[in-house]
Amino acid sequence: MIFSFELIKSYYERLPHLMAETRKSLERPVTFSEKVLYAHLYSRKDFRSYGRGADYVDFRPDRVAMQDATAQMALLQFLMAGKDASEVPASVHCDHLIMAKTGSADDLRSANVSNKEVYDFLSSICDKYDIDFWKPGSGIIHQIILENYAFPGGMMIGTDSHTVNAGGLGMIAIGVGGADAVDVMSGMGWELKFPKVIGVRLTGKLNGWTSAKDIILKLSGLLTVKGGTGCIIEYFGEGAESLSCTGKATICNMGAEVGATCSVFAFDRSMSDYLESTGRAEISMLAGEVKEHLTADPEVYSNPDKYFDQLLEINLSELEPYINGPFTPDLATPISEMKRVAVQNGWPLKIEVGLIGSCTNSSYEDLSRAASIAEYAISKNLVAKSMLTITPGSEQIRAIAERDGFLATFEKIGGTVFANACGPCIGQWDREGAGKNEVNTVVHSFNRNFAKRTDGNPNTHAFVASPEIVTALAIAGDLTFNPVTDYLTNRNGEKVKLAEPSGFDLPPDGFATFENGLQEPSADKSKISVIINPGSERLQALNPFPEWDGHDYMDLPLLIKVKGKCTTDHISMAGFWLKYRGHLENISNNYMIGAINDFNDKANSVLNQLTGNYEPVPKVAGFYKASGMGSVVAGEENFGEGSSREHAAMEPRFLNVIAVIAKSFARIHETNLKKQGVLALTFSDKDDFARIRETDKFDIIGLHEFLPGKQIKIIIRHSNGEKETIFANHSYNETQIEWFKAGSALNLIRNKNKKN
Ligand code: MIC
Ligand code: SF4
Repeated sequence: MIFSFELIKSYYERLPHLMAETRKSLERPVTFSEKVLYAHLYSRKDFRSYGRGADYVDFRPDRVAMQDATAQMALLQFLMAGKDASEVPASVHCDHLIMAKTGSADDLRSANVSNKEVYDFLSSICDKYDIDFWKPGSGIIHQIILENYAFPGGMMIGTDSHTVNAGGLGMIAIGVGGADAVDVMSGMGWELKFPKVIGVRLTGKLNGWTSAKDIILKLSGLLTVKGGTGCIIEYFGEGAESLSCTGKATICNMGAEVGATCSVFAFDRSMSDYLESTGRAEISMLAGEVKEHLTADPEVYSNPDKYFDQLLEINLSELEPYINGPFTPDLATPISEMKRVAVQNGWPLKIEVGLIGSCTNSSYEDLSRAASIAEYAISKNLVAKSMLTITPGSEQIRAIAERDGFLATFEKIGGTVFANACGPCIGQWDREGAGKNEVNTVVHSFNRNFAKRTDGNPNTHAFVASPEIVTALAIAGDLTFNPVTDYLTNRNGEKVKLAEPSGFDLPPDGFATFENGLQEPSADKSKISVIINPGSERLQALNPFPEWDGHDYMDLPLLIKVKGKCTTDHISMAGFWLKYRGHLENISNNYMIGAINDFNDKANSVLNQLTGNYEPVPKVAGFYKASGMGSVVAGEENFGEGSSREHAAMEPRFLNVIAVIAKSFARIHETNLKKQGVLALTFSDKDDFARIRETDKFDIIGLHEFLPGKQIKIIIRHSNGEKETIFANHSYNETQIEWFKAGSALNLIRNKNKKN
């Protein structure tokens, strides 16, 4: 079922009617984002105007996407749901577990050996439950989705925060935890608080060294890592229309880095060109027939102040290339300022490695433009001062980049081509010498640059830039180099200014035919068995979490008060730990090991209140659990930002953490905690965070009256006998409170399916 053509066709046939209904209910011009959302309401019966940023709504996404590192847990949960097959088209992609080391062929061979058990499990479960399975080496989930499944005006959820990439092809595509995927695959509604809509008007046209990536790098600086929370970002304007479809996808991809629910562009010429070029001319034609419904009503774009919750504007003609980082993707520095800023901050200026590719930036356009720079440098007798690596997004892209000579160009300038997978973007990079933890700088065209994420070394300063800028910087070997103004010296001692990049939006010779790596589900299910070896260290069948016992919680010790940024990488680290993504007990040994304890500024060293010793966080949590106690975690702003991995919520649940109280949460993580049955609470007064002491215990009071909008009382018991009462807010609605009571959202589904 490569792109469920019938499903798309029938959707486009129904669209005019759906839009007529939408307009009748809203009685105002409608943004494109809202059109797609209303067209995907779970039940037409509930049709009414929903409050943006206020009402919870059930949706019916068209499809589900999962990548291997999250699919394991998603499908282990799906196994418990009691269904015979996925009720919506779904796909699994083997991309995250491949370690980048020497190069594509060898790395893939090792991955097939080291991850065999997991791949076999995923492949058999997909076969059995009617899910498309994309083998290791086929490419990165988001690139494959764009090339094969995404369609304008569609709606999709995916167990990866960069699912949002498909907004480049006009899709409302949202990153979620695996438990959400289970809802949709079980045929239930998928719940989301109706998002607000931020409009971004793009004027002018990109030129010179700037590319689509710079738009989102600049916007990240404007919005910061939490500025998009609860919002869809809708791009429009002449600048939007001038961008290629894959450029749009890059922008939508990195919308995850500002916390946006997703980002989207309306259907236009660039999308039909892309659809045609990737063999989907029929979809392009059908979309063309309903194109007025695949964009906002004209009043919206001509009067955007009135119809968007917030409006931003970027003039592409004036935009400069940006370099964002280190350690956070929203620290945006225009390239002309980098010299001053880098020196001022004492960042290491020598670039060790430039890395291009990933799901964010490995389109034909990206690779052709980056290759043009390398080609020019070679012709001018320049050598690259830094190492250069390339991770193509899919086998399709790799094959044509090879055919069209780009890979040979990169290799000529000293580049190494890694497997079509996530690799260094997710710490799956066996970088020589990384263990020495030396202070150093790398520049990449990926999307995230949190500490330790690239190579596990906390002292690696990772900067994010476009593939063009990364290539230029890798040639210069220097973070302060600005290709727009600066010269390099070649092997003959001559001064050379790099030529501006040039390339193609789409391959002039089309996409190649090749083995794409898809395994379609088999028709005969009788011989398929899904095996989980009980002795396995990588896969473990799940046991349902216990339901709430109906009592308030008393005397819960503080497990950790986390200082500053606490991303999902701090909560459940990737890299080495990816191998335990299908084994809850084993992966729980990484719980919070990257988070900084507010009381001693150390990672993975917290006070065990029972023994008086400082020990690793998972050990202390496990100790409390074994002593029959729960515990509490306290955190600051945007807690759980970053990835969709629900391990960051299942681990605390497994370790008996009862509540996480934060100043604020990132959307996906908050939902993940709720779904797994951990109380996700926010301080009603953010200063209360400061009241928490290392030896505190907590009572969580009045849970029998746990109601939407009602604060929860918490008594903090200090060890000197003093008590303080604080109140926590929460965003639970009635259904979500039922998840908590049942022990998890999945327990509710199970109970329901058992009854049927
Ligand atoms: C990431 O980019 O952090 C990941 C790895 O793709 C994650 C998913 C995961 O943790 O498996 C994401 O973005 O959701
Ligand atoms: Fe893979 Fe990186 Fe993309 Fe996540 S952001 S899907 S790790 S390439």
